Amino acid sequence: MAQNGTRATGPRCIALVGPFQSGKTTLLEAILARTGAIQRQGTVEAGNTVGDGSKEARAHRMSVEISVATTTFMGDAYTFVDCPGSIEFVHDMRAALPAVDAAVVVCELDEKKVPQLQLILRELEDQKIPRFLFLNKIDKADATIHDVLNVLQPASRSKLLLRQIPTFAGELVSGFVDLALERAFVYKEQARSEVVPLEGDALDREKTARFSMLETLADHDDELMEQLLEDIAPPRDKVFDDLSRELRESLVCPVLLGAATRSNGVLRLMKALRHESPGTAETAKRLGLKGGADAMAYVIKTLHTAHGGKMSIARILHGQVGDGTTFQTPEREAGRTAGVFKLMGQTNEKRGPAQAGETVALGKLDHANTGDTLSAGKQAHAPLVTVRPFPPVLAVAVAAKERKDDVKLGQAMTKLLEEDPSISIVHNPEAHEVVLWGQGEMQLRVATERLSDRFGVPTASHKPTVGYRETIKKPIVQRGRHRKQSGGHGQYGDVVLDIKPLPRGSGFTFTEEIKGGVVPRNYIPSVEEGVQEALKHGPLGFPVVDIAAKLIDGSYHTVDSSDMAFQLAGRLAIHDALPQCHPVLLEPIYQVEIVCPSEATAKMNGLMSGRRGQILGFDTRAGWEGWDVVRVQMPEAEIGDLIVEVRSATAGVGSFTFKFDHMAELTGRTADQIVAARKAAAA
Ligand SMILES: Nc1nc2c(ncn2[C@@H]2O[C@H](COP(=O)(O)OP(=O)(O)OP(=O)(O)O)[C@@H](O)[C@H]2O)c(=O)[nH]1
Ligand SMILES: [Mg+2]
Repeated sequence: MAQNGTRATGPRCIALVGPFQSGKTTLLEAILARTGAIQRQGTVEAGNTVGDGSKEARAHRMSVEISVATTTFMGDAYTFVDCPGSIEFVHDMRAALPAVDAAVVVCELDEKKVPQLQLILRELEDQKIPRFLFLNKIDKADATIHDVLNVLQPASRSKLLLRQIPTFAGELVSGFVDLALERAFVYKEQARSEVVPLEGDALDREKTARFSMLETLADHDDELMEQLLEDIAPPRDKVFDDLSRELRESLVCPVLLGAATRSNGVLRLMKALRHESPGTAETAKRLGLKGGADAMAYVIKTLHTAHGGKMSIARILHGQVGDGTTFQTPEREAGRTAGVFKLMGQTNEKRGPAQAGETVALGKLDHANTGDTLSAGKQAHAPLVTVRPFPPVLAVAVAAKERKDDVKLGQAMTKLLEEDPSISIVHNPEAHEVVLWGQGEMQLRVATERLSDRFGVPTASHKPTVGYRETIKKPIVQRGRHRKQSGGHGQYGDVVLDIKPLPRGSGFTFTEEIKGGVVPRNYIPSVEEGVQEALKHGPLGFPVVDIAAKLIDGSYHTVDSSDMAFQLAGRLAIHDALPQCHPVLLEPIYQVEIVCPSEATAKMNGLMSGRRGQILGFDTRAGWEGWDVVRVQMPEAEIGDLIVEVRSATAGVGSFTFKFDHMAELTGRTADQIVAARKAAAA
């Protein structure tokens, strides 16, 4: 069938995105099977799909990173990037999107998943990526299938355009009418749909649905609008041209139907991609690529493979890349390409040089990272895009199970972070902890699984230590005398300290007012050292802050005094003083900003009272219709797994950011428990 004459040619790169578990990996499998890249369509249940081939994805039966596979359809190469649907792995999707020509948003007709769909569409809208909706699982459809646009439209800022309507055998969807082609098809399981006559009820419904499709197109085409008003049937080519142009300009978002498990609607989707999705040239333009003579590529993801070493999955945007092509990023040399590989999920196959438009894995680019813009010329291209990971929301402290692996753990973590830049590491020297920060429980669990399975370092993990402190409420003047006479050379240091509480946030000050040299100048720094040492562990077991110590008196001995003796004297004074100064626990309080759909805002109240949170205010979220911002203050200890509850109250889409605000006194039972736990841990 001749469609429009303006279709893009050459290799394409298409993202499969969509809410959690909507069927993206299954759709990839169906596409690969229908286009002959694989012999049999595997299933996620059987664990034999091309996508989700990693041990972690198989174990959890969900996508935990992108899977990339290339196939050919009617003479063109198509690389699909199957993205995880879980919000915790969304960075993989966000980093891949700049490289794709278009996205297929796989979704279900489920109101509960509309907020997630909205988040994903947002990302595509912001990055101006042309997108189709593929309404999957229509084998399970019920009467609501008539309501497609009503249910899904709120998720999209651009107008949804129904391209197909279902036809029925009894209650079940048995086929569809393509509104652009004006043809009816009956689905065949794992086979090409069969054309059937368009007649009766289906024909009536087709007329109405086609008219509303054309009306939507006419919003952006005055000539078409006139034709509709004058009741002139627009030429078929014009309709296809409009469909294509309005998709490419992100003016509309066409909706196709199908069932990935049965491979229904898959060829129609491929044809829509073939005829309507833009190609590399338009993608390069979208990214603002200024092509010279030299090759350029964008790194979708870097991987550390068990056998092939480091690999960079990259879209070639300009020129040709082969063995030996040397790249640089705007910041550094990226390395020299050793091998160009075709990807098929977890497997890869060495191939010849790659041309503009192709998506391949490039071997051994040691200093290339996810999201890098690679240029082969002398002059590096400015970054095409910068995709910053979302701030982390959950932390876990990890340590190598065996001491001997400590160094290896550091190297493994570097690789882990290169693969997933939405994970970060914070060292807590005070608690001797390495803390992994990330986007959620599953992501961090998968991270530790990777450390052990992929990088060979088994780890144990635990909750990170909260940064408690303690301070004093009462002043005191305290003498500390260290004296030892054990034959020969003795030790002698004697100090008097004036100790006072300071206002919150002041830290520690040390001053002196020594008259008449009762403590010689040269020993005073040692006294301060001793004091500081003692303040590392106060009577409650935590570092002591907001305290002033003034050295006001003391004595020395010409022979027996030493730096060490004065250090010990300072330490002793603090040690003896603090328990008498009404020590009190301080806990870190954070300012937390929760964002959530407005219907979940009320639930945040309840959530806060259970977590010692204090609501400071509500606001609408700027630029996000139907969303709110809730500002709260909350103890660090309670933020620990806050994300789990925020997500469960918001169908997975709520999130938050936080920053340290102040230290607050904590007394009563909670404080007693914290102190007891600390004592037990130290014992
Ligand atoms: N009935 C029906 N089930 C489907 C269809 N497509 C996928 N599924 C099922 O939906 C579940 C999720 O499928 P996946 O392909 O893993 O979904 P996904 O979108 O890749 O999931 P994530 O990547 O984890 O977000 C599996 O149990 C599939 O068998 C379909 O067309 N019809
Ligand atoms: Mg998947």
